[in-house]
Amino acid sequence: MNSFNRKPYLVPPSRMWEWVCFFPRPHGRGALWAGAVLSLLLATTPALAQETFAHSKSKLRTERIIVQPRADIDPAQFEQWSQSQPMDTLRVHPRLDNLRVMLPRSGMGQAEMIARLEGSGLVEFAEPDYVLSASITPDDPDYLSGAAWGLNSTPSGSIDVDINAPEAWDLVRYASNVVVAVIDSGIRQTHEDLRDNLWTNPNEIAGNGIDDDNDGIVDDVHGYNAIDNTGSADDNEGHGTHVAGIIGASGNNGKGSTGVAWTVRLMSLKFLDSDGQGATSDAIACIDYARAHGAQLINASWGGAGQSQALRRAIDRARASGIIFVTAAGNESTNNDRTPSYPASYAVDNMVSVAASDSLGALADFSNYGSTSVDLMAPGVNIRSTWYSGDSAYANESGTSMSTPFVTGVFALLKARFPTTDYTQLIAAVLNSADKVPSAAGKMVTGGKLNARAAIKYLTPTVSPVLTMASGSDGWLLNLTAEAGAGYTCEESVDLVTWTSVASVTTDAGGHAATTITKLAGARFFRARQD
Ligand SMILES: [Ca+2]
Ligand SMILES: [Ca+2]
Ligand SMILES: [Ca+2]
Ligand SMILES: [Ca+2]
Repeated sequence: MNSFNRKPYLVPPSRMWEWVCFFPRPHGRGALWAGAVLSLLLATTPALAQETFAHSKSKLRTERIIVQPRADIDPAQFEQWSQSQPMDTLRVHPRLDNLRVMLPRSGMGQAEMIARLEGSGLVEFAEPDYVLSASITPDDPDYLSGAAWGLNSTPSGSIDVDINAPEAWDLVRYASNVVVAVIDSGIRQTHEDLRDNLWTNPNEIAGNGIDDDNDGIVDDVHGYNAIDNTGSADDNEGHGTHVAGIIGASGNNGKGSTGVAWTVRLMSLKFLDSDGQGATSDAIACIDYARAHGAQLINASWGGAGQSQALRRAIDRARASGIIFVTAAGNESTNNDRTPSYPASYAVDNMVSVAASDSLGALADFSNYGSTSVDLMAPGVNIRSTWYSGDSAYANESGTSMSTPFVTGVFALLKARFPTTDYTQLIAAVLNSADKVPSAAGKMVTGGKLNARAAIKYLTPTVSPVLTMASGSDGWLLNLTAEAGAGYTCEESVDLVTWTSVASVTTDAGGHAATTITKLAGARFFRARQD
């Protein structure tokens, strides 16, 4: 019996329900469904690419300037002039036609310095020294092997079945300041791919037998165990460790898998026992703990048929704190609009309920659905993640339990990128950016599946692409300032009528890309188009 059970607003024992974690039950309709759905998917058309064209000046990233002195000017003449100017030469490249990297002295702006250089008649061009960064692919073996199909996969049909994680990571990949409460069976605290991403209670000293932060629980360092009202929230079932890894297994650490967020703070709140079952009162205690200790997101990969006013009220209190509550639709292949599953079926605006999709982009045969009570779907079949049986253990699992943390992980990235944005806007971003998929049409609110990149871009102000050109020694230098982490095709034309593709570039996190193309005789026009 824990202290929360004594509070008067809790449901009496006769009305306590058991919550079962959402692994799917065995099902015999898989092959039939896959065939039927496949024909639907092949009939779809991919979304048309957005086209935007522009020319002209661009945004500045550093104060440094790249300067190409004219070849027909005596280098000594340029040197003499530059020494009279408020700028320093950082580097000269003799093998690049004396290309210079220069820095304006304080008081002289970059744009003004470029104008002065161009006005001197001594330079072929002067341009900002753009910041470039590599688009990193995480080195985690289960990601590189392709086992993590939910994050990224090679399309085999016309549906992009994953959540576009690498495309999202071009925009944001870390969520170190975001606290995610995983209300589940606990998290293996020593797992190699989770231990660095565990939340730590800032006011609790570990292992001293004292309740340092005076919250009623002794040594609750990484979370809370509501079953025995202790601070030991390790996992003796597996479900919670698996869910936690989907949200935030350490990315790019050379081990195991990677979460949707490469870093995050995972708060381990245990109420499901070694059989994957738990009491409503304990789930409520976990929600209360999450709220009291600053969680911004709750992942609830569990549910049941019984409606509890107390649970509903706990979620309402989380709502008042701006916490987003992400929960699983259930694994009974049933319509939640007709046969409710709780908590997914509570109508609360801080809740998102999640169905499961398979590697063909179809609604998983076990997944619950509901045109008004289920919001969207996310990958939930054969999902690779961390496992509780060892510090290097990983396993594949299926269920709406696995879909839910994909959505929670995307919310973590959104919280990291847009920390002051209201929860209703974050939820709107995830739902409104879902990709419409035939098998989800009419079966959930969005009729679609999670798209991590689109959710981030939904809240990102659009940037008009700006393309600048300069003549370099080896060719023409193309500099593009545009939306961050986006692919662009650069084209050239002599008559503004016929356009030829000359380069494909991807902008970095700062929205910049640069490339060199072959220099041809005569005047050319250039443009960049978003892929
Ligand atoms: Ca994709
Ligand atoms: Ca404590
Ligand atoms: Ca302590
Ligand atoms: Ca990893």
